[in-house]
Amino acid sequence: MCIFCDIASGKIPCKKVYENDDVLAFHDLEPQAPVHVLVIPKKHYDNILAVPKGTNLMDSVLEAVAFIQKNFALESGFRVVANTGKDGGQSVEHLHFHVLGGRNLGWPPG
Ligand code: D5M
Repeated sequence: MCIFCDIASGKIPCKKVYENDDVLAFHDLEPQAPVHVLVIPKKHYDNILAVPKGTNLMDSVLEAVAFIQKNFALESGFRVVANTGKDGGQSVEHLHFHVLGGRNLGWPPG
């Protein structure tokens, strides 16, 4: 069972922000910034390294990111993060990109 597969299939509801053929974007349940949207592939990949070479998933991810930037007025900047593995802080093993913005984001991350 994968919670993000269930969200992608509509079995579990989400606060949808954007959708195209390949990806779905929705508000994170535990927002870490005024804008915190997750972009997930509809197809299951455990993490960024599990995406097969030649898959043009990133075009769709970038479309979603551009939509989020425009619709949430993030013209002064934002961050895209794909936490990967235990040390990377990944808690859901279905590839997802956090899009964070709406405040000055610190660096380095915790
Ligand atoms: O990020 C996993 C993120 O997923 C974390 O910020 C909470 C979020 N999450 C978990 N369940 C849900 C549901 N059902 N809706 C929206 N957001 C959710 P990670 O990088 O793996 O730690």
